[in-house]
Amino acid sequence: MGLTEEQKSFYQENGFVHVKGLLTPEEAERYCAETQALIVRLQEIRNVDATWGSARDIAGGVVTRLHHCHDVQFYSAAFAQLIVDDRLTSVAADIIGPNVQLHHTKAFIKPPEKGSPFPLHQDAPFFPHERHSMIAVIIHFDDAPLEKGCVRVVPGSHKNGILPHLPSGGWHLDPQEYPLDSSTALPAKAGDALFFSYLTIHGSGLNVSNDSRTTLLVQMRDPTDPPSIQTHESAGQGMMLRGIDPSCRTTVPISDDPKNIPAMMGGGIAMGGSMTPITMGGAMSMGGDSK
Ligand SMILES: O=C(O)CCC(=O)C(=O)O
Repeated sequence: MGLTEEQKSFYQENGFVHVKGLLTPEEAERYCAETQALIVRLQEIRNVDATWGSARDIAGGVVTRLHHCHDVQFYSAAFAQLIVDDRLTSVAADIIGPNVQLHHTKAFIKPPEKGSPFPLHQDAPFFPHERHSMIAVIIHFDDAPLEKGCVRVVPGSHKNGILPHLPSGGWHLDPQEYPLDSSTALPAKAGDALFFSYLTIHGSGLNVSNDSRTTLLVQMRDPTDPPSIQTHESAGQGMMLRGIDPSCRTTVPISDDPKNIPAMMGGGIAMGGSMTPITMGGAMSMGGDSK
């Protein structure tokens, strides 16, 4: 498994790689049903919409919807199995490896006819890291043609560092300077996976089709690449998906007693004292925020 030499060179040059058939169509279909069932369960208890305010401008003022759930592995073991699947982590390891650490996961369903778009942006401003090892994989659980609002990227944009983003309605690039149309659409089939750097400019269009678009995004980093600022923490963050954490630094404190967390004290990441509630509480209550 993993990437071919050609795919590795393509990633280096373009900041993304489209891996076809990472999952079989049958597996993708099972995960699609799993995601839809999860969203139905969540809708019973909370608002699952995560549309960016700025998406409305792209959609021409139309009210759009984006159903989401962060940290899906806490809701269904099927997702826990998927994020450590060798087919996924071997590709991640070929890009940032040998070791691969979880940052967070999020499932998205763009509902038919009104599935929210994402203006072009980088993920880096949301959770910057010192060495920019962070990558995402978007795994497609159903077909994502252009009309379903497939993911779009700006090839090679990962080479330009972190760009200034506008904070209004979601942290995004100036749509005048970076219109969605200026990016390359990447239609995908159920089971395909798109890996990209958190520096790669990306976004997606409106779902105007009669079907949902269902995906899981897994954000991953080299465990020895520390966050530049302490932000965007979540319950599953720091879990090893492949290999080891050579620094033995965990993001989840073992105890409040500082002598029990020596790696944190000397480890180079300013962890702060209030980590337990932030780390454990953060992502589970992220309703309304797609990041
Ligand atoms: O799933 C999509 O359409 C894009 C998601 C995205 O850009 C993000 O979560 O950063």
